[in-house]
Amino acid sequence: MEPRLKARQDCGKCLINQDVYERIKGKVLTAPERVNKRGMKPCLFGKGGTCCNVCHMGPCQIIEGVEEMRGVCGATASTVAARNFCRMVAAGTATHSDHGRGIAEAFYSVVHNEAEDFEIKEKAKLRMVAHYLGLDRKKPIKELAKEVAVKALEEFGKQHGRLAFLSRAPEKRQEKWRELGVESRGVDREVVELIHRTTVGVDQDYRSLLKASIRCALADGWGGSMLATELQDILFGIPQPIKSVVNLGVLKEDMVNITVHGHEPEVAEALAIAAQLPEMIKEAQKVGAKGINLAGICCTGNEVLMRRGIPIAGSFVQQEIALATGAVEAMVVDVQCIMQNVTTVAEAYHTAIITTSDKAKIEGAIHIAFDHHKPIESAKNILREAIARFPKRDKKDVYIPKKKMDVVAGFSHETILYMLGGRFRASYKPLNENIINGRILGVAAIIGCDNFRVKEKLHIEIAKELIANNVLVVVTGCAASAIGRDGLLSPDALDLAGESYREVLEAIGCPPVLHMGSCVDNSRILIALTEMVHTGGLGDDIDELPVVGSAPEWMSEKAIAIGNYFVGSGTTVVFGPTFPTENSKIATNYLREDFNQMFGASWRIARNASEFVSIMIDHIRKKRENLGIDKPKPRVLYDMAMRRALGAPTISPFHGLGCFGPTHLRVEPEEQTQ
Ligand code: BF8
Repeated sequence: MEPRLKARQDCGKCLINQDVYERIKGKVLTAPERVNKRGMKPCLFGKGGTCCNVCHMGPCQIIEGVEEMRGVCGATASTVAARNFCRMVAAGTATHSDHGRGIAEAFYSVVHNEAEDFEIKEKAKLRMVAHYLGLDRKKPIKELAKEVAVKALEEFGKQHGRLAFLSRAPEKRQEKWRELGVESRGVDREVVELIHRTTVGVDQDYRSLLKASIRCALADGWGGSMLATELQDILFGIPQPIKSVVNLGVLKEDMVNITVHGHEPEVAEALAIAAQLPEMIKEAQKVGAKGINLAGICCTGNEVLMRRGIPIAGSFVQQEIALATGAVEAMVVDVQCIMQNVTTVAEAYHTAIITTSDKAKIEGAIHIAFDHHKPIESAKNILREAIARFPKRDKKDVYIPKKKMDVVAGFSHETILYMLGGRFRASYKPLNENIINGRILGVAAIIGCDNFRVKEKLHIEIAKELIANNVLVVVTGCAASAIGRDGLLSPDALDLAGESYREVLEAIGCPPVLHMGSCVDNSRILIALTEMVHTGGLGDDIDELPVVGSAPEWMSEKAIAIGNYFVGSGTTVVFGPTFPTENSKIATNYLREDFNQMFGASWRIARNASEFVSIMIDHIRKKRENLGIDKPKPRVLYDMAMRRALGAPTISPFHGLGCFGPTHLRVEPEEQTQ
């Protein structure tokens, strides 16, 4: 089918929340204005990956193929681009993984009775995770939980062997990792080693560096990020489809508005509980508010949207503008993606910026350290600071745009399993079958950031074209919020889906784009892909699936780590509009061609929505061709023997356990309660 929608070339004039920006123009300088007023474009050497500053003989600007323009030490463009790329992967891996460690520490405190207020919510999932950590999952829950806490923390500092969750990947993928020598050992070790390799005078072969970057990235996807997701689910609940609302219109004029911003759900979970306590509501009423309204920003927002249906006020690019509504009493931040400018914007209003992590303080913010031993007490202190600001709100300054959009979020891989197969026959089989019979062309992920420098609404244009072409689209991170703002996370958007995809969606009753969570939750996609392989009919490894990933407006190092672990796991990814190794054709080509030889997947670059969609759909079609499912087949009438064969997958999928792990890990009801 031809794409229905033409890609827009430039959307610079339709800046999101232009109306709010107009109101603060001249008062405070914001990011979009800075982009225009900086007076210089990003340095081409830095942008394309060939500025070397790992020693103080430089920084050296390198030009590929020009002898005089190698580094003072002789470093080539490919070495420098590869080093810089590796450093991004290491930083991204460290970031997700330190988040994972933080959750593991909180989990340890909860199960050792050193923390109040939280408890284990998902016992069956705990048993499944215990199995993959090499523990006897049949032990009584309390004892097992303590062992899981210790094992999970050990994954970060492990020196030998391999990360436990690598064993969750398809067998063929694991073999490939073994053969190539890229199995991650401990999370911390991979980060430290990659940084070591990139310092002056160490690894100076772009091939060796880039291959090592995969080992580190896998420690993110199948290590730090996956641990974060799994432990969060066990503590706070596995997301299930839930209705909510996104965009600045979720702020309320008559309530104390608190935005929760960052990445770790612990603080926001505690705030959500505390904000409903009668004593806190009374305190809010005493100052003239009707109550307390929580709204999310960035990935903390995604976490509490997925589990509690708490609305999202905005994505990364909306954090300043949420404050500029003049209606936010406090922005409570934890870690990552918090722009320093939020304190400057807040100063123009009555708003408090409250930092909660000792790892992430901001000049001009109030610091209320979150004590994970006493989450609700910490949350109450934060709420009180916000409530005290409500009487200082200047009504003349308040401008809450009306715009908001209904969304359905909460599509964990467990939920997708239920939705496709029902409570008792939960399985990915209907998905695989619909891909094989061509109703669904393939699966595409749109993940990552939104970016002030990107002038086209890439996420939305790409998502619309993909679903129109019968591609099942999953989203995470700020891309999910952006797509939600445009209505694609609502079943009302079904009309935009291609005919055969729409038929499938109508049968199961879900929106055309599935919100799978925050950025650490990209690990959910790894498990879903593995499950598609195990379900059968689409090859023996992830690289055979008609699947592709993308991060059309990426800006964070974390996105590069994510892209790299997807490539290492067998999924081709498309990034753009710019890419951090572009000044070295040699290094960039290695990421595309040589990675494809090694991992069956590559890094691709696209400049605009049309290019993204073309590369993604061509890739899916190529994979279908390889699988021999590219041509319409005559209808096959199943006899009993064929039906029985379909009912017995070669590798046990999650069903039989109701999505909590392979059949051989079946959790009996009594085990769940011990
Ligand atoms: O980790 S998508 S802008 S918020 S980095 Fe940041 Fe990018 Fe948003 Fe979530 Ni992910």
